[in-house]
Amino acid sequence: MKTARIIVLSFIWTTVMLGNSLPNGGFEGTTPNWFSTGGTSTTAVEEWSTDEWRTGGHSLKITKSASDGTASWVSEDLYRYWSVFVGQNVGMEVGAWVKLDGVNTNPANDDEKIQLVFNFLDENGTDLLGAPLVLDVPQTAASTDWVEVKSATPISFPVTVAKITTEFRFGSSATGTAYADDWFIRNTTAGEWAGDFFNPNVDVPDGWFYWWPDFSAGKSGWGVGGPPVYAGQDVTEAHSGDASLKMVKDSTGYELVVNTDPTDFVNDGTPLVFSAYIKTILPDGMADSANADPSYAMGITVTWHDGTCGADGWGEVGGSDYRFEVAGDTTDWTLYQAVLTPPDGATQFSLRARYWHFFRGTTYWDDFKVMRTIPLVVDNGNSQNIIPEHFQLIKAYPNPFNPSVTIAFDLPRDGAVELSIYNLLGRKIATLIDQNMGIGRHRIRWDATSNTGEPVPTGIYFVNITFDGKESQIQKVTYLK
Ligand SMILES: [Ca+2]
Ligand SMILES: [Ca+2]
Repeated sequence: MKTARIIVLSFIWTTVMLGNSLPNGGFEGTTPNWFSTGGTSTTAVEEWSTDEWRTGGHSLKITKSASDGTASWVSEDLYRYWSVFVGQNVGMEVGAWVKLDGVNTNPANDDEKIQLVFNFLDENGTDLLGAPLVLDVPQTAASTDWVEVKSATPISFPVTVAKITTEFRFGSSATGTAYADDWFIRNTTAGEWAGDFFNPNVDVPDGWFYWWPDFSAGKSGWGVGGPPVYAGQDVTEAHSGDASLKMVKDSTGYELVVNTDPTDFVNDGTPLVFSAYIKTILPDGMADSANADPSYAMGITVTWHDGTCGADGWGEVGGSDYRFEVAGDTTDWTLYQAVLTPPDGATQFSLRARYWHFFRGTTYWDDFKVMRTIPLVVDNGNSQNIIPEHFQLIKAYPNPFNPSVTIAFDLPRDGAVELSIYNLLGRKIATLIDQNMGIGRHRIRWDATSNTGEPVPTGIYFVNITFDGKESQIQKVTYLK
């Protein structure tokens, strides 16, 4: 006879949602993160353009036909988060790539020029050069392919640079069309690092940035003969709204990551549910590889921050990787999610959509959500204190149900439990439990919402429970109006 163990109450977490704490999870927007339009011209048009680009499908475009004032794209601090790590007295050069289409040539003065402007600021906002660094875009020809425009001589600072802002501008009398892309900052001192810009490739909207080594370096010749790599807003595919995140990689040389800004949240120790809808177009066999080998995976990484993100760095207090079970090489929009528990001291998180090194293919991501969960007290129902003999899913009740159904199950020993709800198409729409649980009988209530907090349509659903990754049982439940 087995030894009875009395478990009066056990706490499990259910995904009763307390709202989405992630800004712009839908990847919407018509300006790139940290850039906005400026200038005095009333006829100039500044666009976040998909007409021309060096990277990621977007550049900043200015079109101006009249001498009626200035036109510009202006950035906030692009040097955020990393500057504390950047050595003082490190030589650096800065610039961006510009393409011209029918601009005025041989400008006689600044009013007729197209220029890049950089401001180097300390923590108090004081200009460390005493004046902005202004770089003239060559206007010897009216139309050019992409040309690199950069500072003529290296610059360095005896103090830490806290912020760098930039501007791409047409003087009041400059005319024509110009595009700018791929801002860069590079060291000119061997063995030192000058830092990096965030969202220098202007391909992702508010709330997001991404990183790829060749991109932020603004390397010459990018895209010529190189492997396809692309991360940017896409408006041809969307799970909702007008836009999604498109990621493309055909290289195994690097990971590809697209990050959110660090975002505040209330940390009471309860897990957070991170989710996104993803559509995949992958090489044959990639999903199997991703599911079998961590270095081939697709998923998310969540970095936990202590709230000091800024000019002093990330303030990182931990990180959590989650590799998704990829649903197939070619799939329609599919919900993916991860339940992750924040460490003590975390007051912010940042999320990154991630291709590990060997993952290749095209994916679209939309409707990123981060939900707080609240604890639900569940009694183990084991009033006889009898150890269940078998792993068993008990008959759900009521069934049919509205508004909620109680699902119970027996565990004959401690072990890993995943309890998920699937719709008739076989798509997982909610994970109610994904954790180790103790021996005994457990109950959980499902309130007919998905893990993104949305009410599900009435109809037939399947409760699937897997114990220790080996035994599974399934049960049909019907949600009635
Ligand atoms: Ca969207
Ligand atoms: Ca770009």
